[in-house]
Amino acid sequence: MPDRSFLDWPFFEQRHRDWADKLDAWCAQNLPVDHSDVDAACRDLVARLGEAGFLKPTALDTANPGPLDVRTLCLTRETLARHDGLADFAFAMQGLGTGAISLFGTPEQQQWLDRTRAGKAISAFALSEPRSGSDVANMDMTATRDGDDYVLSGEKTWISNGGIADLYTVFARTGEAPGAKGISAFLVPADTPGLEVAERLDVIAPHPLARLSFNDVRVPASALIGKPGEGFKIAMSVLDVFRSTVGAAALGFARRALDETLDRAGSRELFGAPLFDLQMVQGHIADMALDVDAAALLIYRAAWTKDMGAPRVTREAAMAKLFATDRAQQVIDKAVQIHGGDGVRRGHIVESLYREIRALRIYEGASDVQKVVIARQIK
Ligand code: COS
Repeated sequence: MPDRSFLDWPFFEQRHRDWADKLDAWCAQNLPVDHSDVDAACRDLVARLGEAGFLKPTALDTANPGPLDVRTLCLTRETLARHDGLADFAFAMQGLGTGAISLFGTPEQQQWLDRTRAGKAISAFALSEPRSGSDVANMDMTATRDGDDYVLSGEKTWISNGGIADLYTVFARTGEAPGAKGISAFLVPADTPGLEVAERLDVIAPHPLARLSFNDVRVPASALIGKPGEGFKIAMSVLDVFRSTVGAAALGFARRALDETLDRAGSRELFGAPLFDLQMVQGHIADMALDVDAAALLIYRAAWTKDMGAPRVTREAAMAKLFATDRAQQVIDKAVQIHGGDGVRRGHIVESLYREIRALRIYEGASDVQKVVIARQIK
């Protein structure tokens, strides 16, 4: 039985507890899904999560505008990840892909949000490039003004939902200044001529992922999100909201690993007694529980701080993401060890957690970059 005591922490309001309970019950009925065709599974998950109302927190409610509720985003990712990593992915990308539109979009651009929140359109965030992943300001892709249009040329890679998205938030160099101050953000519908999937990327925990090429993709100037030259700050502001949610997904994976380990240690006999009775195993379990609680505290501190109106939570979000993803890796590794051979057997839940967690220490700012961000913030 998963530990739910953290829901009593003062970071949460009753509506958060009710939401977590409702979502957990839905997950128990509907997850996990079959992952053999990840495109089909993600389309289906977006549609079903949308129909059930669980995508609503991912973007601005145009009928009732207000800030994104980061605690709800984190609770949702944590809960979904505990049940099925692909469901967490489907939810998370609806938020990351539309974050710039929620925070900086025009009312016309924000009309997309009614569809993404209902699960009727899929979104993607196109920032990374073959030559610039961690070093965002070094991007090559250009957007050149041509009359009333911009023309986008270049490549994006590691784009989650690449190939199945209906809309992309794309960052490109518009050249107002060198480096970070010469980048702008654009809303590009997937059917815009010249936007092509150059390559589908297969990874150890498969999900829709692609390298995209933009061959003179022409969009109207109204596709610009925010002001010209503000793209870097827009990207960073979106990451400020969503980075702690990556930590929350890691926390969900870690909680599941701990639950599986407790079941295993209680039911498996070794040397005539339950595995749990071995002090060495108790030591591992204590470390796992400590990491889970410490990660949860950092994540919900970051989420609560943002929800209380802090303009930037760069430091808190970076700490939450760094700690939760790194420690979840350790927690899951211990779970594999305690499961013995079963832990590395393809199809076992602990084996899939071991594959699922790894990318979280890389995407949305690698662990190493989070350390740079934290050091600069506390200087
Ligand atoms: N919110 C708002 N503004 C921000 C910001 C944030 N979180 N972070 C930086 N900025 C602003 C800075 O204040 C600076 O503006 P001013 O000069 O007016 O003060 C500007 O943006 C440039 O910032 P900085 O000098 O820190 O830029 P760098 O190129 O040195 O940035 C890091 C380096 C590592 C912080 C950045 O490139 C980064 O976060 N990389 C990771 C990228 C990532 O997460 N990729 C994953 C993509 S999604 S899978």
